[in-house]
Amino acid sequence: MSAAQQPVSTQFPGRFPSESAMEKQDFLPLNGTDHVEFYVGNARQAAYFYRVAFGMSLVAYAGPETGQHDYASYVVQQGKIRFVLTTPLRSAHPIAQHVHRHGDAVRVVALWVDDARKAWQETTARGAISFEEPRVLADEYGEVVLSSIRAYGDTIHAFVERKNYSGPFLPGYRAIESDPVARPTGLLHVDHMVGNVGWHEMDKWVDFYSKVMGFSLYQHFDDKDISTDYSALMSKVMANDNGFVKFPINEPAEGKRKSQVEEYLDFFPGPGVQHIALATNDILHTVNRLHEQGVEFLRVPHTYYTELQGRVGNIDEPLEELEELGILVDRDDEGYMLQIFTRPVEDRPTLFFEIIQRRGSRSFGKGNFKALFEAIEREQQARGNL
Ligand code: TYF
Ligand code: FE
Repeated sequence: MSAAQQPVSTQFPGRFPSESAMEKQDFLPLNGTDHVEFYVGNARQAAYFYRVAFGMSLVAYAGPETGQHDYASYVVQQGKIRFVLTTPLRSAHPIAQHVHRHGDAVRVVALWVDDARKAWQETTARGAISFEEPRVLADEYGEVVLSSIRAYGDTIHAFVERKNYSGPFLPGYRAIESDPVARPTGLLHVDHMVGNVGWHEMDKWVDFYSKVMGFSLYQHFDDKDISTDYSALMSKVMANDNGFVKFPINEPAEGKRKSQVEEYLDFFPGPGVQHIALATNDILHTVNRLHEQGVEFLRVPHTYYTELQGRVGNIDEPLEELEELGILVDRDDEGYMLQIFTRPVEDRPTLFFEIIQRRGSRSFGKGNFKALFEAIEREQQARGNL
């Protein structure tokens, strides 16, 4: 390897980084998504849905039996995906207000860090509004440091430091050794989590993720990419330094009729998490299982598949199987990706899931936007909201 090809760190061993390298140093190193916490009306039943339909295993529990008398939390996991379903036990509890306002909804997007104190200090010093100062939780499994800041709407970003902890989730939780109810579907990790923000708030939240969290713009879609005849939106994907955490942000745009983002903002109400994309390395298997277990997906018309080969070229998966399941495909210069979207998992037209398999591509499915958004609009129409 010639000197010019070598990475900077080995090219000048032991030398102090240049000022520009210092500026670029990641002040918020993230190991990935730690967990997603939902506030719900009945955590026991919500957990059952994620176990039986999505195939997650119950791994930990906290509630009155473990000395937690204000709320109950069920932790379900599959691969590295960890959801926490939390419900208040009395209506006076603040969690009950969140449920009253938003229904079952994502409250906390928790990020895994090596230093939760530093994460809080660096972000609040850059203008983040603190939600909880760093605090230490401890039990017989060790200790966890937690801190958190406010994000869009009522959403919180927590920082979880668990390097001195070996328990099932967080101190105070009881481990559940095995889950005979879980029906695994091959889901592996969170690929990205999308936030819907209010009218003209895109720049504010792009600034938040870049200045306060040190993320950078990863991809950008404007109304020309994504407006259909009716609804319209803008979308920018923000990603952290190592790319493990990707947060697309959607803003409604003026279209012929009501934007899908506007429908969300009306019903949620306000800004919040719109969809969570879960990765698999066998989307045919995963979507087959999810479908059998009652998860409902959006459908695109037959013509999508007659045009597919011409649009994306050769792919390993049989077209008939993709069409049968309703899986979408997109290609970029690095490879291709497969994706499919569930119908909203709430009665409110709010949160939905995406199942995604990347085969080289880092795309978010731009080539599918038209077909996908038309499918979403058919649902909007069926709900009387278009
Ligand atoms: O995360 C994304 O960007 C893709 C596309 O309302 C997308 O999954 C964007 C907006 C939307 C639904 C899907
Ligand atoms: Fe997505």
